Amino acid sequence: MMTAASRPRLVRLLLVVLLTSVVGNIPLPAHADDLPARSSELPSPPSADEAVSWEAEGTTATLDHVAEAVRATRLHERGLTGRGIGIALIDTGVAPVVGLTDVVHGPDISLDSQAEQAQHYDVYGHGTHLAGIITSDRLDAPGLAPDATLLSVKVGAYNGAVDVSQVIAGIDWVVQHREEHNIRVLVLAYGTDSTQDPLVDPLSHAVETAWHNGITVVTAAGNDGQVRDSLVNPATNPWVIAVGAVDTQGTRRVSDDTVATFSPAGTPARGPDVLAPGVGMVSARVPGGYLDTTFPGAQRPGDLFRGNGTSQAAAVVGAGVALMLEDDPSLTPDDVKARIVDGSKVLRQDGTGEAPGMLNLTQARTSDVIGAQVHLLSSGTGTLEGARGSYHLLGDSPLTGEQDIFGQPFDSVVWAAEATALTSWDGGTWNNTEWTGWGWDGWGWDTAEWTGTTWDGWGWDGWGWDGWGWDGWGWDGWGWDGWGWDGWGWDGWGWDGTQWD
Ligand SMILES: [Ca+2]
Ligand SMILES: [Ca+2]
Repeated sequence: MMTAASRPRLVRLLLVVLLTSVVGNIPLPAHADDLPARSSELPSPPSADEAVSWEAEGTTATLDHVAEAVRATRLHERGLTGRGIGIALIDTGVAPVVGLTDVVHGPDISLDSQAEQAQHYDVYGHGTHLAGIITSDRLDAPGLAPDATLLSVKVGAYNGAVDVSQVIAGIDWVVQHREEHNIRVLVLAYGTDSTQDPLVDPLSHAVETAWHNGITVVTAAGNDGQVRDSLVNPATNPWVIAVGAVDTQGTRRVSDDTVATFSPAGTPARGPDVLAPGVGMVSARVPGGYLDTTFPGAQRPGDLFRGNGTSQAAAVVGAGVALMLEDDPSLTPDDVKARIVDGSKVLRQDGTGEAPGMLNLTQARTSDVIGAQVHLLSSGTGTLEGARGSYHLLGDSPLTGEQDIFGQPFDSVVWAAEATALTSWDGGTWNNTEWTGWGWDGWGWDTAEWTGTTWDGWGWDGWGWDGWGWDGWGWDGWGWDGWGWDGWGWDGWGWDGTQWD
């Protein structure tokens, strides 16, 4: 929140940026001794995957159209809007743009959490896009479950960077706080190219634990369909719902729908469970954010943004699950999954009827299939490094091996036992580190509802991110006063892949 007290500091920071650009030298703030040296490098340049996700051309799928395509309209007509159902979104945060001012913010355990103005908010632009699909209140771009409670747990930073240890901690947090906002659904549009067996993978075990605690976990299948068949981790976990993407061709009928080119086919061991619209999805954008400024061609009138991905498809399914649970709160995650699969509509291009079908919420709601999945239970005792696949945060050196984002040793055997027992978080501590001592304690996440607040209300338009935020120099140089992230080399960091699907 913009306060009178913080304004002078901002002005000073802007000066820092301006001076830096001229003389290449930072006038150091008062706590300069605590700050890491500033890097002159840009943060990670956009990847090819990102460019595919935010391209300008192709099918246009407005949210009205999406609701019709997945046959949510009839549920809406019955008065189902997701009311009373909590949906957790573990992503890059959510910006309080128009239509998303009632999002509830959980902890910010991202690398941005030390940057006052970025806490909880989405600077990258991914989480906000998904949140719009799930629950926007905009009448001209309505979310599929507009009255659901969206709980945002921010793990991805302003440039999308995140380590798998943060995602696992975020999942644990949601599971262990699920009763506070009746969290029945988790949308996780994150995945790595890990090849570790889901039976031992810690990330896989984290989502499975959520599932066994009554949370229907909806994951993105991944966007690498053109280079590999396998799903991303944790979509490979057999219990959860893995969502592939459909190109609706802009029409309501399913007969012309095709599987999106980036949506992975799956392997004999694990394919997507269901498909949902994920091409040309027009949803909320973050003005001045990373994706917004990197891919301006994806902007659409009315502060909207066009995006492709199984992330967006997962958001559609997650919202649909909330409608089903509002209609019948007694459904278990297994029931929900069985009914979604049972009700889905086979695509014409699939001659066999074996491949996953397109989400049909009208059919899913009226299905009376009882779910009873039988899979082996995972142990979670594999390695964190295995869960990362090839995706690593890049600081002075890459974050690798059995250590979390703080450099704290990670013992998966100890963690798995605690996660299963729902005790991995102890107050603000996870894996022996106080993750939240600064970030959201005392900020009061449970009272932090953005009722009636928009960017305009606290000055977003006046200064924006791009004057002082990530653009050209990153956060370092002002916000990181010796609290701990810099233990492994914060400045000059990036990441080496697109983990947001
Ligand atoms: Ca809403
Ligand atoms: Ca169609």
